[in-house]
Amino acid sequence: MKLYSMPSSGNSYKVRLLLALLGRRAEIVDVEDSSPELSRAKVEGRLPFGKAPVLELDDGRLLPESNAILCWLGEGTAFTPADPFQRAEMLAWMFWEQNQHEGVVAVRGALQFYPARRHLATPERMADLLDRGHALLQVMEDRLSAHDWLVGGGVSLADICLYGYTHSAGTKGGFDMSRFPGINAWIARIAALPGYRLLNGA
Ligand SMILES: N[C@@H](CCC(=O)N[C@@H](CS)C(=O)NCC(=O)O)C(=O)O
Repeated sequence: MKLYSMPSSGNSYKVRLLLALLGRRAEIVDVEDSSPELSRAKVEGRLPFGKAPVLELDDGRLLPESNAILCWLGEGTAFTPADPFQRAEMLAWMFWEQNQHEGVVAVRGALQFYPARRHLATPERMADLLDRGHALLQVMEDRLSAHDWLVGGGVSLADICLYGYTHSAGTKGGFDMSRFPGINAWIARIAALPGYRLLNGA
């Protein structure tokens, strides 16, 4: 397997993290934002939707979308609940991550992190993202203040998915994580899983 992966991106990190937790190997092709490697991968048709991550299977099939890749890699493992309703709940968190959480929590971090986007980080936009991000993080807090994991009684793909950008919501996004003790305990729980890797690979 080959993973086209953006080193600085939470969407790519989720996949790298799941591979590490599963003890599975993949050749990592770094395609950093605005890099010649990213342009080459696009030109060569390796990124079907024009974005990273993309998993290239040994038979050449290409799978885009971080959460679809998590589902593929997590199939038949302890990260995918056997119970159909819990599996659907897991997917509900993963869809929510893409259609609500990522567009606010990740975007606020990205606007400050990537030099090419800093001109978009107007005070009004940053204040709006801050308020909306705190409200979204509260949704996670409501669950995690009473439960160890987002779904059922064990770690699932939903946790790996949401960890991708939540773990750096304070440091990169500037969110006030002292409001969210349940999330902070969950972050520590994930970091203690066997095989855990940081975003930088350490
Ligand atoms: N919904 C996609 C989002 C992927 C995405 O937005 N990737 C960004 C990095 S986080 C990217 O490849 N940007 C490069 C570009 O747009 O040129 C997923 O979850 O995989």
